[in-house]
Amino acid sequence: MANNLKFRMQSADVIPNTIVRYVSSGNSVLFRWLWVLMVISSMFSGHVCVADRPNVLFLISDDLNNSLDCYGHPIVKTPNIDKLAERGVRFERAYCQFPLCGPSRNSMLTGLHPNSTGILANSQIFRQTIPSHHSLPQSFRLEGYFASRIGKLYHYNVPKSIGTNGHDDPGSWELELNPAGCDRLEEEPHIFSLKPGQFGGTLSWYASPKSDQYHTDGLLAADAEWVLERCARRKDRPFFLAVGFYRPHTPYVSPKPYFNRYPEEQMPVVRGVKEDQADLPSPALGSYKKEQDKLTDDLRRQCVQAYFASITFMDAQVGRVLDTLDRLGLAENTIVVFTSDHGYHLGEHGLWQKMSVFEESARVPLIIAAPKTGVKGGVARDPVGLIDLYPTLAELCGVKTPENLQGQSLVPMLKDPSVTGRGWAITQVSRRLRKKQGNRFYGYSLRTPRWRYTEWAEGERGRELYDHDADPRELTNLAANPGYADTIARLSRELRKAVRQTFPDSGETPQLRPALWAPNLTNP
Ligand SMILES: [Ca+2]
Ligand SMILES: [Ca+2]
Repeated sequence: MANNLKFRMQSADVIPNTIVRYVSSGNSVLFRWLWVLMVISSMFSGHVCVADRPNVLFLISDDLNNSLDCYGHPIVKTPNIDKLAERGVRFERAYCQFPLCGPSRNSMLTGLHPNSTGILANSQIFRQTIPSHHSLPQSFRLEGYFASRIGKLYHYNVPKSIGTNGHDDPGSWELELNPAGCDRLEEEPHIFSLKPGQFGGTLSWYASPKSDQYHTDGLLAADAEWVLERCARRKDRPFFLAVGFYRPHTPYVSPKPYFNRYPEEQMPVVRGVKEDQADLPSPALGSYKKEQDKLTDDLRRQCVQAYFASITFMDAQVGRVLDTLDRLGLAENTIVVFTSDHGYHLGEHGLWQKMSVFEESARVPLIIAAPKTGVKGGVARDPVGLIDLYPTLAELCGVKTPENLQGQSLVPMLKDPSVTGRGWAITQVSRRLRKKQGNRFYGYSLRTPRWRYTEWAEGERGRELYDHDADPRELTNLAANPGYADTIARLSRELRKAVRQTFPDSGETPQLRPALWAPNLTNP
């Protein structure tokens, strides 16, 4: 832990070191002066007493879909996340804005849609497109919060970058901890993979003989305990602690006892794929990977077993962090968020992993326990997005935000889960025309309480319509059914209006300027 320790808890040090790096990093003169002006103005903008503000514990899992007991999953056990849901509000229809780590996380942590961050692929950070935007944790820092990250918050190559800062934004944090466990350091030679030797992008798994404490997520929980113990001694300064768990991202490595809870022969295998695919436009299946041709039913069952085992393992680490919060007497004044960066396919429609806009890939678990709102065990059903977290947490903590945030505050729904909000959520995804970067088009998918409506390349490459009242598994595409022409026309208008709102006021997605801020933090 001592290696990358940068513990800077003095309140005079709320201006990120990063700013100094930006100012001296050879950017344009105008840009440099904008930064300096911003820093100076933030230094004099009401550094008020913050001691009474609630803390935030922000827990995020990687590649986790809604296979959780509290979301009604018939097999997967998640007792600790379920307990958190009983303490607060569970959002039944929460969606990511882009079903891929980097674009989703940059969007969530800036409060802007991917079309406004300009981050539409992995291995990039919003400082390369909109460098002066304040991230969610940065806004908390600028008002005196101690902000810390443990594990994956912005994009990280998993597992290669475990133990490094990944594609991090140092301006967001005062303390960053990057533990690496046996899954990264010792066990990779033993991992089964559909593409031997490759683990991050392909289906791969391993039942480890080592116990929780030796795994990266176990170390994250131990580090969270260490940080929380120190935060508990500083009652005069609230904290924003973000813990980014790596499981159930591939490779699905977790201790063997978790595998034993999900007997391989009992794991579900999706049937009827060929019939289901018959009514789909080809971009809907564009996330399929060639190596998945190797999957047999035995391998499918092993894969699902390992994914479920990883979830229950990760849940146990969440439990350890929540128990620490209780033990230290911090729970009463700490808002807890639990979510994921996007969902995940386990064979539905013949798909695996992410990068689709079907329900399994676009939907995420989202639980917010805000002790002062008084609602316990609530379920909110209006569609919401990860884009909404920034304005929500800022409102709960009285933290000032940039004026261009694009999400809605969920505070009314936290106080009364039956309240409706914006009424829809939007998810976008990219498709390549050819196997190279550049030639891309987008699919946009609108989710309302009843419908999912998707257009590929503004409808030129296909449309999909699903009625969730009758077809929660999205098996019957109604887009070509003349009986739904009016519904499609209405949803198409709503979708296009929603898409316009994902762009900045200028209407232009900010361009990536790789040289602006691209230190290599992934190779220590
Ligand atoms: Ca992810
Ligand atoms: Ca179908």
